[in-house]
Amino acid sequence: MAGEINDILKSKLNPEHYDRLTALDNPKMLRFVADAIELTNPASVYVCTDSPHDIAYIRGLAIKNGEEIPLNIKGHTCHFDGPKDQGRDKANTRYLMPAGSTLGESLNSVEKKAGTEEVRDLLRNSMAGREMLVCFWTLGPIGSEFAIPCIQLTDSPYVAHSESILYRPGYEQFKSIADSPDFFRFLHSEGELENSISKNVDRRRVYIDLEDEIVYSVNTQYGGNTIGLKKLALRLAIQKASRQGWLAEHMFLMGVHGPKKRVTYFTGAFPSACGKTSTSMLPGQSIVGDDIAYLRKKEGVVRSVNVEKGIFGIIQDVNPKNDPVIHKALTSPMEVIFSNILLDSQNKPHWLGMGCEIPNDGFNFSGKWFKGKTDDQGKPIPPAHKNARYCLSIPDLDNCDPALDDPKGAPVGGIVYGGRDSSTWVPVEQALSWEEGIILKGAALESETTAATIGKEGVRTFNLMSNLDFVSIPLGKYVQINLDFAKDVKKLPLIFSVNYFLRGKDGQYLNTMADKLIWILWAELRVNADVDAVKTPTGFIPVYDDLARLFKENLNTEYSRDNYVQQFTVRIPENLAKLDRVEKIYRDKVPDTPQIVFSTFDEARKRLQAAAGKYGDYISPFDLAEK
Ligand code: OXD
Ligand code: MN
Repeated sequence: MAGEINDILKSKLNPEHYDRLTALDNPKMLRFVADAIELTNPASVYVCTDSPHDIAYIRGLAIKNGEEIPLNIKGHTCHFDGPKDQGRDKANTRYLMPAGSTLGESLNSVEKKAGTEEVRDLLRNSMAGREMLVCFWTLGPIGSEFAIPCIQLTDSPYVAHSESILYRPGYEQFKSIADSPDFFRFLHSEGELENSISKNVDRRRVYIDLEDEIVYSVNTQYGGNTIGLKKLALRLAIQKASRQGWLAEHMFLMGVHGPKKRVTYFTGAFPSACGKTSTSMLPGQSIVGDDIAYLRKKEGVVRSVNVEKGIFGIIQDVNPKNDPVIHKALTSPMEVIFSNILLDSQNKPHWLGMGCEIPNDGFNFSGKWFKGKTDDQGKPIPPAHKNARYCLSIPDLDNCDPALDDPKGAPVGGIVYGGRDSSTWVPVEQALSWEEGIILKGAALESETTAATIGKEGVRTFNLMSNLDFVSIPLGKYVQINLDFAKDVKKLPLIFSVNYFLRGKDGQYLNTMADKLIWILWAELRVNADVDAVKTPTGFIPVYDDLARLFKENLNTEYSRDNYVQQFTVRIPENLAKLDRVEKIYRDKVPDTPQIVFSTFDEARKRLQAAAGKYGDYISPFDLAEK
């Protein structure tokens, strides 16, 4: 076998690259690469080390083969995905499950043998005529207990280039694991290309083998389907974490800056395109990560790291007013990959909500674009896609938090769950306890769908911990693991919900984008026991005077009593309807739901009904504050 592996490697790797690979001397890794070479049949293989020379080679290749276009600002490039490859393909993302085992009907899976054959068939010869890139990256800070080594094989330099921005290097780290079999493997091929775009998106597949910790992805380029270490690794990590007693979450990690230079770390889970990145980038605060966090307990303290070191963020409504820090980064010389924006004739990127006029023509994901252009169904094609992205490194940002590379991770003071909810949750609320936080906030999270996934937008969907798309264990077990995480913790993080999308009777949003700063600052004060709160049937909400002060001090705005009443009124019928909706999902679809979920829903329902009996269906926070 070893002889055969060597022969395969030698047939495609020149001596320099053969030496680079075999210097790692990891039999499982070498077998994986040889097998992928045999399967996908690349013309050549390039093994990337951590050296700047190799990263520059990848970047150059992306430009040379047309996957990226250099822009006018130094370090900026632009990439386009095909018109039908603009988001995560949930329907064709499946877990490969050994015959007889299941993850429950809420998670998409396929029998392992048949599924593996299907995806391997699609990968057969898929790299013919192209170069395979062999890249090593690390999830989490290097040398830390959180770190997971990874290998990515891809024929897309755009994918490898994005990973070099988003992840810590892994070649040297891989040396240190010697012959350990403990690492994640990703094999991606964009498949046949037409004008640098994956042609066969109808045969797009993302298949996740949880047992062998391999993910296959084919006939797609969109980062959410192809960048192995992002959502593909998250699915593997959730499974691994569940075996080892830690958590892998779809969460930002940020430093919230309280009085007297105090910094309190928060993690926050929001479904895609619901304010997660912009919260982690709030003015005056510092970012550790915007998307994926691992959480572990160390000597009774919950600590967390950002798995990544970069941001693959949505570039809608990024303007100097809403997102000054990102806007500055996107207009300064530094390494940035834009995707699916509009390029004008001067090669300048434009995106939706950038705060200035968008040109009437240019080049976008549909090719040459002009105002009024329609798609094959007659629908107008927007100048830039709503899920257009930017990719940049966090250390390049002014607000990078020093905890980013701390191998111990940052101590977590608070956890925030937020969704796109027009009708039910108040803008910010602290859960009454850890259990209530996990069950009534995290496990009951719903959100209206967005452009980050393919499909209809604006549909209210259940999305527990904002992690439903990525959970790779039965959902009841996942909830239980979150509940159990509290064990042996000396000071539990407080759990909050936030809702930036609440609307009034007239259908208008009740808050501006800037207000979210206030909710996060209030949560920081709660974690440090600096302010009192009003107890409602659904949790603890801010006292009016504290908000009025925070608005004045931080946004220089007057926060009226009327605003407070509109925003923090407890909406009993909406909350009851939500409990019914979510409970039905657990009863119908999640056979392993822990009993405590149902008893907690019952208690919440009783509290809501009792309050309605006393105060009516819509309860002003002032009525409760007086008690
Ligand atoms: C992302 C997503 O790209 O969740 O972060 O879709
Ligand atoms: Mn995400």
